[in-house]
Amino acid sequence: MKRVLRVGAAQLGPVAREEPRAAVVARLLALMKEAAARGCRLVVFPELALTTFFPRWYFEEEAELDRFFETEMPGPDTRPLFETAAALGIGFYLGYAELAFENGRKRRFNTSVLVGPDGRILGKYRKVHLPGHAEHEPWRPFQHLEKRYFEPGDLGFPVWRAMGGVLGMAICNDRRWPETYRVLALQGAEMLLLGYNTPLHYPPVPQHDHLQAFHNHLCLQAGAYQNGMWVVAVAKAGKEEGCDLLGQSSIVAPTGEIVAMAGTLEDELVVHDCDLERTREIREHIFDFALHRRPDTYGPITAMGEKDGRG
Ligand code: ING
Repeated sequence: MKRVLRVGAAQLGPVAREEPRAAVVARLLALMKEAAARGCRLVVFPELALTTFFPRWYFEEEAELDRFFETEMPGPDTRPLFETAAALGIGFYLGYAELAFENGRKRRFNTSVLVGPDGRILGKYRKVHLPGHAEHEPWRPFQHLEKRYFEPGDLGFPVWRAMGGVLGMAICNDRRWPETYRVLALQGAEMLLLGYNTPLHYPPVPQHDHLQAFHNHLCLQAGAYQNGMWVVAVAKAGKEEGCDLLGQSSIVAPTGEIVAMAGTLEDELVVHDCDLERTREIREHIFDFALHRRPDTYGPITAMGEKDGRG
């Protein structure tokens, strides 16, 4: 018996620094409408989908930085996404920069929301693994200041029952960490949704630049297979403000097979019928956690301030 969720991975090409939110939302709406027309019940957009990847720059002025953040979701510019989703009966994942006022202070997160086919927010995730650096490093051809502009996510890795399955969310660098997939799988996640902005050039280790596409798929395929889950990974792609971003948005099956992938570096929808029942071939056999897992031997994985294994 199949339990199919038809998903659309909605890759975005470059978003210019001065591109107005409304113009970006128009691009997202076009992809959402195409997804609905092709029978999708869920469409996944990239990380920080509403703006250019602004952590590539060092900002002195807080006001300059605030321009890239959303203080409400939905807000005036993004409400059409929620209204159209409800009208078309399609859910979506949206990555954006969240500016929240909590406990009397300003807090900034790299965030994603899961929105149901009725246009209501089902859940929110805040990026746990923040890559890059916190101080201006002028030696770099471009910055990667996520540790400066965002706080580490404080919501953990929740899962939600929606669209006939159990869904989890992650963001970009999270996909490189095996813990992301395992924590979600242990809660029953059958599909992981994530967006990414991945520069081809990694200034601290340039000899890995030619491996970016390989490392992207390596992480997604391993995570999917070792946890018996579908993974939908969606890029902001192309040459964005002079910085080359990886494309190859992909839908990966619980077997680890890439079953669909983008072929351009532009706005492109990739669709696949994901049979959520296929998670069972993995989770009831090779990775039957109850039968085979040995958490009694895994202590160092969650030890706080753990050694980095370099002696
Ligand atoms: N971007 C990158 C990512 O994890 C990066 C950072 C690039 C890490 C290349 C390692 C190698 O895909 C974000 N936004 O996390």
